[in-house]
Formats: sequence, structure tokens, C-alpha cells
Amino acid sequence: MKKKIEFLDLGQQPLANYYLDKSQINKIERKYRLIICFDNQSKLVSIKKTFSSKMMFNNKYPYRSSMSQTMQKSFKELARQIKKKINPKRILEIGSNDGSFLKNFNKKKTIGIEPCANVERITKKKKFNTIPKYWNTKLARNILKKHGSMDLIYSANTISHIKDLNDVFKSINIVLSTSGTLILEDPSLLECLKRNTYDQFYNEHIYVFSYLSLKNILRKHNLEIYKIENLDIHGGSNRYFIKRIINNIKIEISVKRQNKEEIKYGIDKKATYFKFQKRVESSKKKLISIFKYCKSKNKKIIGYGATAKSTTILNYCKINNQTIDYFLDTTKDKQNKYTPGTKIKIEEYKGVIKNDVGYVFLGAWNFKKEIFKKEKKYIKAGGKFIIHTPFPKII
Ligand code: JHZ
Repeated sequence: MKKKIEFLDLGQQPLANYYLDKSQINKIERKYRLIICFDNQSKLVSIKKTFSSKMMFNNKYPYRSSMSQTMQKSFKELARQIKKKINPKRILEIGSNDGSFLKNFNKKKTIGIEPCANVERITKKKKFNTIPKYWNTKLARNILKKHGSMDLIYSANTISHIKDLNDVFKSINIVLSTSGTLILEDPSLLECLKRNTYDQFYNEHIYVFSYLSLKNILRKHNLEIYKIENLDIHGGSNRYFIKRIINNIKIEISVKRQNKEEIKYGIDKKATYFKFQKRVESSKKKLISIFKYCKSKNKKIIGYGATAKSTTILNYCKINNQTIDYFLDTTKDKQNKYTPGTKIKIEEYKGVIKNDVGYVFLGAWNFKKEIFKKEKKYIKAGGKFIIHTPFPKII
């Protein structure tokens, strides 16, 4: 029986975080076909075509986790929980980005791994110990030799970006202390399917994990999940608390609950994925018709939050600079650049949405609450947002 089943084709796509300079917009961009697969044996959902880490995560990486209050709050709250319940002496973060998580801890206790040197530098400037390298067994051995074992390893939105998962966990096993805790946080496949957020798939998200698939990988490395928190972060993420199998920590009810929910939804069945594919196709049609309607009203349409996710949506639905005037984004490294593939100018967010804007396409829909709170004035004045999840609509 064929193990890997291709269930969704999101068309020709550029690299999601590869924003273009003005000089690049007339040049041919590198594109690939974004096809999503389900492995019937391991239950792992992955993208078919992958790129090297060097190509995706280098010293031009634009993403900063500090750009959202929601993320900052979430990291702060987790740090509080860690200090109270685990009280680790040594903490390692894999994919520390600009230090939004680490900054909640004593500098002497932490090490951050961040291969994107431009982002790593930001945390280093704040006097944190950071290493601009990719996570692998060589690095893990060096860390162990220099700093000893770690009793807490945390990684948010990073493990799903590394192709060789066996190497990831082999490396973790080298550094994690015998009684250590591993906390992983990544988008939830169950929520992605339920909310029709097909934009969770792009070149950086090599995997979108379910509990079932992650459990299978961890078991191979003598690790197991003992607690799961369902978070609203990034449109529905899971925070997995993981221990070595040999350690006698009680497996909490949240694990059983997640298992039950995923089985009930059919996350282990290929039919579930073909149903999702149908919903994605109809989502595309609906979104295109919404944009056509908005355009017919002769009002300006802009984008809000030039996310990696929106690269998938815009390229899949072929919505480009003919439809969206410009994007607003708070990230300096994205401003005055153009969205990959669709070439929509990204402008600096200066605190207000201009009066002439009729519709705002919410690229950063995962921060809807935070953004709606900020944009009360625009909403009060009758401004409308276009959102694609769970179904495309104008709100
Ligand atoms: P955001 C990135 O994905 C890439 P993206 C990566 N692969 C990943 O997994 C996730 O992050 C975690 C802007 N913004 O977080 C800032 C505003 O302008 O959804 C960001 O550019 N105003 C590592 O890019 C973007 O939106 C605001 O008020 O899909 C949000 O990007 C807010 C809240 C955000 O991740």
C-alpha cells in the first residue's frame, strides 16, 4: 500500500518569507509546487517539495516573534508557569528568534539557538547567550561539552521547520538532562483542518503535527507527551510537555482528550484529508468572489499583516497587486518590500488605517483579537475586514 498520499495541491508558490526589493519585482522568482501529503503509516502530514534550511533561514530572515503583543503575553505566561512548576537551572531554546521567550528568564540560565544571524544578533545585543547555528547533533554535543545538560528545552514554531526529525530528537536527547522537560509548541493539525487554514502550509512548515504523528516520532526516541495545552496562538497551536519514557511523571488527562478528539475527527484516516481538500477548493472560489465583489464597490482594498501564511493564500487564489493596493506591516524588514509572487507593496504601519480604505484583507488573521482591538476607530467608521477562516467572509 502507498504510504504517502498527496491530498492537496496549492499550486505554484514562491518562498513564503522571501520579500522582494523593488529591483527584484520584474525578475523571475523561484517557485515550486506546494503539494501536501499524508503518511498513512506514521500519520504525519508534510509538504512534498522541501528546501534546505540555509535557503530559508539565513541572515535575511524577516520574521520577528516580538511583533505581536499576543505572542509576548503567551511567552511571559509560559515562563511564569515554568518557573513555578519546573524551576529549571538550565534552559535551552531552539529557534529563539528575537528573544521574546528568553527575555523572561535570568540571562545566566539560558542559551538560545537561532540560525538566522540577523535575528540572533538582536537577542545577543540584549546580552543573552545565543548561538547562530542550526540545531543538530554536532551542536548538541558541543553544548553538552561546554555547558552541561539542560533541564528544560523549549522550542516554538521551529521543530516543524526542520526536515530531519530523527536528527532533531537525537540532538535533544544528547542535551536534555535525565529528568529534563521538553516543551514543544507548533500549529495543531486538528485546528488547521477544522478552521480550513490551508495557509499553515508553506515551504517553512515542512510538517503540521497532530498529537498522533508527534507521539509516533517521540516514541522512537524514548520520549513521550505527558501534558497538552491547546492554545489559540497562531490560529490554534498545541503546547506539548514531553518527558523521557523512563521518568515516572503522570500522564495527564489532556493527552487522552487530545487523542480522543483527533481519532473522532479522523486524523488517522485519508478520507479526512480529501474532505479537507474539497473545502479548501471551495474556500478559494469563495475568497475570489469576495475580492471581486469588493473591487466592484470601487473601494480601496489593502492587506494587514504580510504573513508567510498569506503568501500561500494570495498565490493559490491568484490575488495580486491588481486587487490589493498595499499591505501594512509593523516589521521593519518587510517594509518597502513586495509580497512574494503577488508583488504587493508593504508599507509601514503608522498607527492608523487611512480613511479611503474600504476593505482590509487580514493576513495576520491569527491576531484578529489584538488587531480588532487596535483598529476600533476603523471598525467604528464602518471599515470592513476580509478573512478566509473558517470560511471566507467580510466582517
Ligand atoms: P505571523 C511566521 O509566520 C513564520 P507568519 C514562521 N514560519 C512561523 O512558523 C510563524 O511565524 C510562527 C504583522 N503584524 O506571526 C507582523 C502587524 O503588522 O502571523 C508580522 O509580519 N500588526 C516562523 O508570517 C505578521 O503581521 C499587528 O498588529 O505567518 C504576523 O505574522 C500584528 C499583531 C502583526 O507569522
